Amino acid sequence: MTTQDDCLFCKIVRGEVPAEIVREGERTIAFRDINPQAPTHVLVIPREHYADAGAAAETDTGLLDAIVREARAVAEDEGVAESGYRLVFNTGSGAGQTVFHLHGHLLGGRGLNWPPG
Ligand code: D5M
Repeated sequence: MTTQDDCLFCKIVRGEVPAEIVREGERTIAFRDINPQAPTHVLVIPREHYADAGAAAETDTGLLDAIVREARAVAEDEGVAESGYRLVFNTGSGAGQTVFHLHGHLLGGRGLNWPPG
């Protein structure tokens, strides 16, 4: 499995940085975003290191399936599945990505506007 010593989210996977983990899967973990933008704001990440969704898609499409399934499960656990939720993959710094370890933002619990800005 690929991990990076200096990657913040790899450190969360290894338990070296604390996080409020809400769900753990075989290939993924989900934890609350430190700077929540909605009542439910959970990050779903792979245990393995990929810089972004595109990098994972090139080699490991099953991983993206696992992330989407886990996000749905978290949405159900959090009670936001029925009212609607958003799953966002910021990809590249121009799109607002700041942590270069693939993560899906699961946002819910309030009305979400479109376009997102
Ligand atoms: O999203 C990166 C997200 O990661 C951003 O919303 C803050 C969050 N973040 C950063 N550090 C932590 C820790 N330590 N715990 C939980 N959440 C964290 P991006 O799409 O890359 O901008």
